[in-house]
Amino acid sequence: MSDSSQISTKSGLIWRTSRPPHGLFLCLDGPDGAGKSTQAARLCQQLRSDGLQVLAVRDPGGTPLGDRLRSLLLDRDSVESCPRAEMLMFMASRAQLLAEQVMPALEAGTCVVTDRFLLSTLVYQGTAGGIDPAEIWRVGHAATAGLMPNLTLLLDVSREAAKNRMERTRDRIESRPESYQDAVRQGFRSSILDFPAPIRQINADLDPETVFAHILTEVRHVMAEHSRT
Ligand code: Z5A
Repeated sequence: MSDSSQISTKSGLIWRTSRPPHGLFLCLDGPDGAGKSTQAARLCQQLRSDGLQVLAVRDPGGTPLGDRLRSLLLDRDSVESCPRAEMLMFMASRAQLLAEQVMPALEAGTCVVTDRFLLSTLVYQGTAGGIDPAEIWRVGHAATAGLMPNLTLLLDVSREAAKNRMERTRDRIESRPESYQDAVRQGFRSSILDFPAPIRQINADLDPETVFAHILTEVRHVMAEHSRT
């Protein structure tokens, strides 16, 4: 990776960011039921019709190793893992996704849209799961070599709206108690105060068209900036 710079977060952490080469790296993140998958698909469709090459990925998963780790992490009948092992499996899946898919695509100038990234680990395993965020940042840096999205769109959803949207069977992490899910929502909200990369909060309680319009405004803005650099 080429150009890099150092950013200190409010909690005193130093994150060495690597600029993604050529392609634009976009992330949709937030609590389950926020509408990330719906909006990621729409965004990819829009960018493709704008004439861009687009790669859509999901984290965890997206590679043979990542898909196996995803099953270990999320299947309801999976084996037990302690919080640290769980965090490391999410990171291993992410490292493989970057090596196999994301970095080659960005090098080739492709726009990459990811459904979740490192912020999810900070919130699910950190804020809600009890692992010190400083440790997650350190392991995260090792897993990503400092690569962060050019823009993270944080879809903020209320407990009520999310509940109404989650009619399908819940995975292992979605089955955790309401208090865990509340800590996740709170963790995402406070993360924007101390995030060492561009992040925008989007009200995801609104109808899908309005949410998408807000997302597109933010993406157009970062695309314009990206094309100037
Ligand atoms: N996890 C973790 O713990 N640590 C990590 O580091 C990472 C992940 C990366 C897998 O995530 C789990 O792993 C996740 C966090 C954890 N589990 N939990 N909890 P995932 O991304 O694969 O699964 P998910 O987030 O649970 O997906 P989801 O429930 O499908 O949520 P979504 O993608 O945000 O929503 P959606 O599929 O786009 O929409 C759900 C439904 O709502 C669907 O019927 C839509 O038509 C509807 N929808 C969407 N938008 C709207 C609006 N605006 N209004 C009304 N209805 C809507």
